[in-house]
Amino acid sequence: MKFGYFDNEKKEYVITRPDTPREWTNYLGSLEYGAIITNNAQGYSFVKSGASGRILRGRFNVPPTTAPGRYIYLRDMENGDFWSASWLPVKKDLSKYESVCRHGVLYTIISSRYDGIETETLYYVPLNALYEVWAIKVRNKSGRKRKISLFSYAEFTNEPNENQDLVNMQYTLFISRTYYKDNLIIQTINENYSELGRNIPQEKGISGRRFNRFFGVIGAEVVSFDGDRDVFIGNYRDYSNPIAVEKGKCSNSLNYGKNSCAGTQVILELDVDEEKEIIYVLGDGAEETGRKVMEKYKEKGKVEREWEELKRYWHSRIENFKVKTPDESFDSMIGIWNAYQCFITFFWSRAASMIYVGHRDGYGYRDTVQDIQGIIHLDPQSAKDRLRLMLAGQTSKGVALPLVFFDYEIKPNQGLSLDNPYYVKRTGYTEYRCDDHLWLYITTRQYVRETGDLAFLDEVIPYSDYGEDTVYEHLRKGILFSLSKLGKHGLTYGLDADWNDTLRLGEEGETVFASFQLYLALKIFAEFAEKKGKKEDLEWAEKEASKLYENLQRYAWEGDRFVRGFMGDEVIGSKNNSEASFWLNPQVWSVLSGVATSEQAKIVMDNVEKILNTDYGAMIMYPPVRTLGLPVFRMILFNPGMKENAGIFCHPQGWLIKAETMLGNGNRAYKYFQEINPANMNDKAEIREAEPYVHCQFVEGKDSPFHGRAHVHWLTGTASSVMVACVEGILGLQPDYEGLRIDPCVPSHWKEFYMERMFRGKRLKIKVENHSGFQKGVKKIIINGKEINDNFLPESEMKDENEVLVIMG
Ligand code: IFM
Repeated sequence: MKFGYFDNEKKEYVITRPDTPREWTNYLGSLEYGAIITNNAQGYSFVKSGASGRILRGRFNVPPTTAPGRYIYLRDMENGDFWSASWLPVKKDLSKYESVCRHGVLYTIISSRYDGIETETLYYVPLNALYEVWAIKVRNKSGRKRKISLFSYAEFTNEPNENQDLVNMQYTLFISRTYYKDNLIIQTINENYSELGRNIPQEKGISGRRFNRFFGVIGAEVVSFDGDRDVFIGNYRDYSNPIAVEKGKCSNSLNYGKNSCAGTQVILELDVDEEKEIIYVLGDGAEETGRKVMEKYKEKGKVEREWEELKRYWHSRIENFKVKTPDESFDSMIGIWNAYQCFITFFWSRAASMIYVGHRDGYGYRDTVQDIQGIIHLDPQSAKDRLRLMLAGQTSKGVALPLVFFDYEIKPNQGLSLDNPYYVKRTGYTEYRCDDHLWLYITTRQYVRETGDLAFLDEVIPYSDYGEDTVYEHLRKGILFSLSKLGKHGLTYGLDADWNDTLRLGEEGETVFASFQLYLALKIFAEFAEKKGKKEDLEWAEKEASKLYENLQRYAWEGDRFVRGFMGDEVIGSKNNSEASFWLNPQVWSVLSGVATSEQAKIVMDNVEKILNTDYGAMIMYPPVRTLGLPVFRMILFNPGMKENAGIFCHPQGWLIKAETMLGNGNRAYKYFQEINPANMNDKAEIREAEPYVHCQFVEGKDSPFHGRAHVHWLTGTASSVMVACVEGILGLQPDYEGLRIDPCVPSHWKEFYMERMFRGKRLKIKVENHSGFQKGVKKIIINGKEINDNFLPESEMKDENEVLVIMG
């Protein structure tokens, strides 16, 4: 089944019917003012934190969807019939009601057509604003004069702390009230308290400061209003039939001790074919702020200009990389949606979605360091800034804080570590993970290779607890930490977790996966040492890498697989096990790290295909855990086929694709891409259920009765891992210290494709020809008419604008 299509020209996904299997969502704004919206206008908003800066409510896990939303009701004042500008909440019969939703890059447009009345509502957050705009155009296409009322509905939280708002009603109901004056509803919270809280993230518990929100109407006079939710909705009614809309008039109520809302009514008299526009603004601030914002939108064309500006800003960031291949779904994802999703994960981390309620007020270490990888080729400066922040989240022992707060500042001697009771209380973390800091090596190298900015390694950055060091020394400390945590096989202890949150090996169990990562970290450090002429460091890192290599080969290789780890003498992921006997990550990382010999690589990657692969990607391990128990095998808590318990974890699919490209298997790499490509499931929405334009965290594996169904949309490491795999692996654009290597690894049926990319401020327009159907190999590169007999394009050959022809062979 199909619910929409990609409009690549406009960089939009167009949802042509509203009864999607789930709410198909989009993001507006940023964490400064964050808003989530679905194809049916459901969703919530907040300032700085979904947990403690909540403005609009979103009730999770309530059927049918995460209600309420940004509702605009329409009522025919002659016959009393009413509907909504989005299909929900009134849910008119779809044989009479049409709805189209266009999700674009940080804006959404929802159009409706019912009984001769057309609406088009643009939802967005202007750049750098602390408010959102809903701009609705209403057109009369009925062939007769019409009198239509528009009713707005926004449901405010009574307390910015989302959880308190929902559960602590003996308090929160009595701290909020609403006011109305001249088209503006104001909500106040703790209004007698003198100190103004600007919705700054609070620790758990009530905010206990003064807050104000405004909701203004521009374009017509408000003829009635309700600031009390229960008066607007009416007793024993719901969002589909509010009494105010049904009777055609609000009651001019103000909230005092109940729930606040912004219900307003304007009346539009529309001649035949006439169109009128009403603009609603909603945000953080008191009357003065609200009035100022309203004033701006009295200026004609303001919304269009802002929307254009917003599009220009975001499109230009995404357009730093363009691609046109024989596969349109690849282009839709890599050129638009995957890039957009990379920015969203980069900005929002795992904070707020329709799955994450917003209670994660910080950057999870490993996730964030990997999220950076997804945008390095698009926005190296933002990548560098975030990398700095994460390096400052590394303790002086070299291990990293599991979570770096959103309000964390880079400054020395903050004393933050797991020895600090404040940090432990605020985050709930008590143990370090073995892998968090190990992601820094790959990301730092990717950044330095992208920019040529080797000086970054000399930049001094504080540790989260005490002291400071150059980036280079941070990296050395990370390795020293890992080397101090080796077990009896000489491999790294798993500690609280390696990448897999559900495998708890502690200080007794060793992880082969993270040991491959440590090996790669040592190789990268050696590479940096060489660049800096530090011979001793180079030798040290190489020597440690060789020892690790020996141990991996001696203990982890079983002839047909690399095992997953050890718990004392017990082997995890061994062919002798009846559960969880074959794991994806150790196979793939044996290749990515360079530990696997070419013979081993072939064996393990063939076995991945044979044992783990399905029509929807490769499972994280197989068979699922059914008896192996806690505390080590935490994945037992999940039903078989779900998440880490033999689900198709999508994040590692990127690594799988990349590994296949390193081995030259373009056909297989592409096949794996297609299996997890959301766009490829566009006409199978009844199976995937999730949005066809975003990657999910996992897809149910073959032991689930719902094999193929996808979950945990938007905020996932899949975005960056697949992006890197496709750009560096399949398309073969691999920045290196002195230039750009172009080494595509493509399906043999790709005879020609185009890419455009910025590299160190220079534009490269690259055409690749592959008429003989190779999967890998470059015969020659011609840059601006000059032939280079290699796949490496030195920076010195590049002008500001470059035409590049790559001949595979
Ligand atoms: O690696 C983790 C990630 O950090 C959070 N989600 C689950 C992944 C696998 O366990």
